[in-house]
Amino acid sequence: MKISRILSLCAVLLMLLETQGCGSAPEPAMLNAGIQKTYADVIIGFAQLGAESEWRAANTQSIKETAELLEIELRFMDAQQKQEKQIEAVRKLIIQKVDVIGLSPIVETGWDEVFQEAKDAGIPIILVDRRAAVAEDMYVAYLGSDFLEEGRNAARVMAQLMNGQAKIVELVGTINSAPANDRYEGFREVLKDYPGMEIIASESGDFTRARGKEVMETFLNEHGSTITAVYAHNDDMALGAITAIEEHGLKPGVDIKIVSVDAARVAFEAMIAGKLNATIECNPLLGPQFFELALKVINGESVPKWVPSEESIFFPDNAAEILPTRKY
Ligand code: GZL
Repeated sequence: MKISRILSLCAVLLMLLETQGCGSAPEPAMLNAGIQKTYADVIIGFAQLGAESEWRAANTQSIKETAELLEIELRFMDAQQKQEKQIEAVRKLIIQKVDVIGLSPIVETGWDEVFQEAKDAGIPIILVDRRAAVAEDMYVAYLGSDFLEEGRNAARVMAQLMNGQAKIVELVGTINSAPANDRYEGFREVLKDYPGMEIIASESGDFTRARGKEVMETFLNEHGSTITAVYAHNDDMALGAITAIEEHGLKPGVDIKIVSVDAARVAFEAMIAGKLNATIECNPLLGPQFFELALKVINGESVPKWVPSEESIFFPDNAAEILPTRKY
């Protein structure tokens, strides 16, 4: 019998012993000695939440382009911003017996059952972009941003921009999503240090330009020129607010200052036009890191529970110079 066959059988035997609680659990890498898989050997599933924003489009493009570049068999499904469709997509990927499932949970809760189904099927889950409120042993790693810090940075930037005095309206992201929850909390954490900064209204614009415009129109009708600043949880809602402010006869970026999150190209264009005052970067280009993580997980290598994205803060003064370098 070939040595590689013996090694494979040993690895399976060791794995069985480990799951039965017998013997000491060897290092994961040892379990896979001699059966290291390559990208050509695997099938990777991704249950994307939707196509609601510039950010999401760039995130999807990064995942698809990277799979094509690495010649990986990618099973990609779009849940059209509905959690029930995203759960259904995960179930389909389980039935297709993919090697790893990646997903950006549209909201934080409601994942216990389907994640348990994936675990029972022996298919590891990698959270990409958004976290889920599940036990840490229900997923193998989270690849994404520190949304709390993004919220804190937005408040720091706004406090400086407004000299510590502002009547703020807030356009919140998708209700119960990790980025909306944390950007909401992080912003307030820093605002405590600025008694002159007051949030006079806060409502969800669901991360879309259309809803952002509608909510901003409501704010303007209720509060008018009392509003001196807008905190938008993403650039798409900020752009909607810009249109609403202009239609209300005020100058966005001048009469009402605006700070948003994502740092998409559209935000740089708005800053160049003098209509947006800062954007906090949230990096969607997670494809390369996702597939690298997935292959490590498949090969039993240990991976960090959280792989944070590297991010910056951008302002109008050098937006024109930076815009050509932006990939999303
Ligand atoms: C954040 C991501 C958010 C973006 C929005 O990581 O989940 O969802 O900030 C997108 O633009 O809709």
